[in-house]
Amino acid sequence: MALQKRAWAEPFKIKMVEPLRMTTPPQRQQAMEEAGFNTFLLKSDDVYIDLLTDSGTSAMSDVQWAGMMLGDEAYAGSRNYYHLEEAMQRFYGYRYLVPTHQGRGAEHLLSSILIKPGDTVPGNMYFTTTRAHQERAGGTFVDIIVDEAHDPTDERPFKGNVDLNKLEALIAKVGAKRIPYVSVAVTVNMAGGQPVSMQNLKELRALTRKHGIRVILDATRAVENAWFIKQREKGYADKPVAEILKELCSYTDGCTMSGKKDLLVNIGGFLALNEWDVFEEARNLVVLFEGLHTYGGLAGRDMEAMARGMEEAVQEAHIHARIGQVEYVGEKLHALGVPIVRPVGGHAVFLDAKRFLPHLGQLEFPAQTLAAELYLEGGVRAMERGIVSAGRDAKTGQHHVPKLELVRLTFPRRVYTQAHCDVTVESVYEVFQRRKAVRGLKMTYEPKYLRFFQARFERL
Ligand code: PM9
Repeated sequence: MALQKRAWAEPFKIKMVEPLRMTTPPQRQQAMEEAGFNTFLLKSDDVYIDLLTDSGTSAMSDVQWAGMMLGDEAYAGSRNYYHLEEAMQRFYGYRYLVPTHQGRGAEHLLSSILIKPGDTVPGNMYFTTTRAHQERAGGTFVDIIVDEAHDPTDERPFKGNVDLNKLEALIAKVGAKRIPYVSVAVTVNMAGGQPVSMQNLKELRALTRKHGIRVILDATRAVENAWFIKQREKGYADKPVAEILKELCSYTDGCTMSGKKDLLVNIGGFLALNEWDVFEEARNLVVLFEGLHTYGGLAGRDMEAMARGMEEAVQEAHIHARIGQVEYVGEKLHALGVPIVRPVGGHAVFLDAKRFLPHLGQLEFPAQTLAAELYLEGGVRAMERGIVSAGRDAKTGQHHVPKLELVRLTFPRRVYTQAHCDVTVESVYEVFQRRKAVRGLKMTYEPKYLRFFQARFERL
């Protein structure tokens, strides 16, 4: 038998371990009922393999932990802030930095400063916290992603792209003055971790420049996007990921960042800008909500770990292994006939709950149901990314009904082994085999904001 090369093998070894608790089916049944069939409400101690999110759940390196010991915890002017500023300028290329406690802190500042009531904010598919802050500031989000992003079976390589015709039509309709910025996420989380091409960003820059509209990047997983550009876009195969990342940012005017993803830290984020005026307002506002402008809600040690994480994030061997692991799980499930979003995205494998549980209507919450079943089966925790996450229309109060009804198996970076991946695949497949017997859910409690975090359900 020919040996198969493990091309994505991890470029690290494990120095410290954290024991996991294995549970029995009756224990999981009880835990899931107590959690109201919402995986966010499970206790982490009751979870075996935690694929809820890749946010703040990655393993830091020895170099990052060493950096934690070099935290300068001065109230003002911490040396770690200056290190972070220098690293952000080097890797992302923006001029000004405002640290925040995490991504939504940056979204809050940006939305409060740039959005006026009645404005329209176009974006390549909504993200939960991003849209919530845009709406809270009085804006209306309009989706301008390419149509194929809504089709889980479409195999095109850049399903995160902005549809420039949709954007032009929107500008013609509402006027450039009512569009404070275009919000571009790379990769697109809710579309399945799908990337945006460099060509698309260049064209977006040209169009927005013509109309005097800013482009603000959600750079949360921009390194992963850069990796896909390297793999899939002509002319980039031989360029370092770090170079691709910087070019990608150069077509935008600033970014919001959740450092909890690409940057390999457990907490932290920032807002980065090129415009002095906007920066000045952000630097002023941050002291109200996050903390002084040289720490923004973070300890010095957190900023140090994030600066060091930036260097590690763009290492080719790291990003290759990170995305290779996700692809490994996705390809295994695909080979077993389990319906997933294709192509496999950067940070997660997304199960297509509509095709997995076709007997359930969308108001029976198929993705919520499937996430609960997966936990019951193998103690694997995933996240709903369908009608529950989409929430309600801020004006009409009706459910947003997204075309995509997905369950996200999200991989923390540098945390789980290939055996954990295999157990995950086996658990999904067990549920797939008994899928016809699965009953849906009804919602029994619905909070006002970002309901997916705290909503409760009962079995129908
Ligand atoms: N993303 C995720 O699990 C964590 C919270 S939502 C369930 O995917 C993007 C693209 C994100 C993101 C968070 C944020 C907010 C902004 N943009 O969580 O506030 O994926 O650091 O970042 C989560 P923070």
